[in-house]
Amino acid sequence: MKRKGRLLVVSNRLPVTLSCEEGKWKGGPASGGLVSAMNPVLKNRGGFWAGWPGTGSGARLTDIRDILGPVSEESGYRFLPVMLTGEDVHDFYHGYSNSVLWPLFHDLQSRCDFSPRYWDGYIRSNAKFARVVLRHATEDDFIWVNDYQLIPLGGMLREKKPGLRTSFFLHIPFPSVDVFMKMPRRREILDQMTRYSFMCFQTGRDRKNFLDCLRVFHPDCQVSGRGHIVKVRLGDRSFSMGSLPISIDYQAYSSLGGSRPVVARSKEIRQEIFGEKFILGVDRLDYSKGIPEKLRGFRRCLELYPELRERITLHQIVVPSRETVEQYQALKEEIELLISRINGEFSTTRWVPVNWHYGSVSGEELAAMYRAADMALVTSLKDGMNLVCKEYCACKGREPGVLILSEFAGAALQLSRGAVLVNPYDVDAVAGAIRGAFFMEDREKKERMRYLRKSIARQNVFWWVDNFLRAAAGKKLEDFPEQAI
Ligand code: GDG
Repeated sequence: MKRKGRLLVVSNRLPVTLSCEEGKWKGGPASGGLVSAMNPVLKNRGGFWAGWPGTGSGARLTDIRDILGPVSEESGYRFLPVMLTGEDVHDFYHGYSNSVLWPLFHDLQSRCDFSPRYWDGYIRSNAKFARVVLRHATEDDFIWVNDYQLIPLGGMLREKKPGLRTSFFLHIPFPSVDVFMKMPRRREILDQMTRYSFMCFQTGRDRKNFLDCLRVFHPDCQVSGRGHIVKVRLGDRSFSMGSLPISIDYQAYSSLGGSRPVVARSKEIRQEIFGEKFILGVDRLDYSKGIPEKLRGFRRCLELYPELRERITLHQIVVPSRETVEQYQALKEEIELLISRINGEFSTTRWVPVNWHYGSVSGEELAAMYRAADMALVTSLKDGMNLVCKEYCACKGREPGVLILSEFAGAALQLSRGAVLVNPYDVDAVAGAIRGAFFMEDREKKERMRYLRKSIARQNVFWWVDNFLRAAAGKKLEDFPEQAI
């Protein structure tokens, strides 16, 4: 009997965090944009998720399997761990992925470290992912590769099993030709991206940038079709290419935001925070998120508009990320310094302008913060999409709130009508946007929020996944069999 194709997701990290305390390994759920988006897709489907569990060479595969078992059972899909050595982590993860591709694709070339040894580690580690996937995948399965760490994986898989259907989604932006051409191994990266049957970006702008780069090396490549999905012909090969904005499980966030405990907690939060209004920031510790720019904009607001002092507070959650990397430690110190300067300059006996929390909070607590906040402030210098802004709108429900959103987040293209868009490099513009939101009439807030919620509810994560699967495999999510794990 012919086996129905299964869904096999691959990403650099498995959706778990592992830690070792007194020689004992422990596991728990991970947070981050990719996990937030993919979890509802695989949850209880019994598919597979292959990825690195996040440990160096210190852990044994058998220990890891023991820990992953219960987390996997709770998630409703199977984990396939890919083990990496300390050297792989250095050259592949910290190296080519996070010191070349991540900063360059976010237009932050000055943050790149183009050490030549990183490339070998990148290829070697991708080959390790390929071995794990090939051990489990059959040609009926649908392989969904995620993000910049795994660009060469599709080509490697198809080399061994040419019949495999492989698709790729890039969660981060794709840069313009001028920036992309600075990258060593640019030709190899571009070539590997064309090895997938379906290659998808967050926005039309990313897709266009990719195509512009492709045309530099293949001036004769032909594109046919219009809309979200098009076909590209390169000599005797062809592949599909799309742009689909990733999203959230709108219904789940909206119900959580309106649930009794969350509403009650959001009221408590409002009472705990001094002043009439509070702004919420939620970001991973990353220089692409523009946290120092946000703080400078807020400082400028207090400087330019003294009437807002003691009336507005910024609450910033910063989720630890890549903590062992020097640039990230320096960023944390910069944030701490900026916050203490603002608080030193403007605090009064009863008011502290910036509160910050360095660490993760539970999903419920986050929803309560979203619900309570009068404004959400997203100042990414560049962002593939940004899910925080969508979660804020979903949790806020009918309560009046204002989304101030960076023009450089992918989400700005979708949410431009309801959000107040800002250039995060322009402190006066950020300051003005905060002031504008402070005094905005409830009627306008509600109208903007209605538009935002409608747009996010329509293009939710299931819309995204169904469109992705339809373009990539001619199927919908329900067409993949639910299986026991
Ligand atoms: C990449 C791209 C793209 C944050 N703090 C807590 C927490 N979070 C969750 C949020 C949200 C996620 O982390 C962050 O998502 P973003 O989209 O903002 O950012 P990245 O992690 O950089 O994600 C990004 C995304 O991939 C998807 O394609 O949008 O552009 O950079 O879901 O809720 N969750 C909990 N506690 C926290 O303290 N529970």
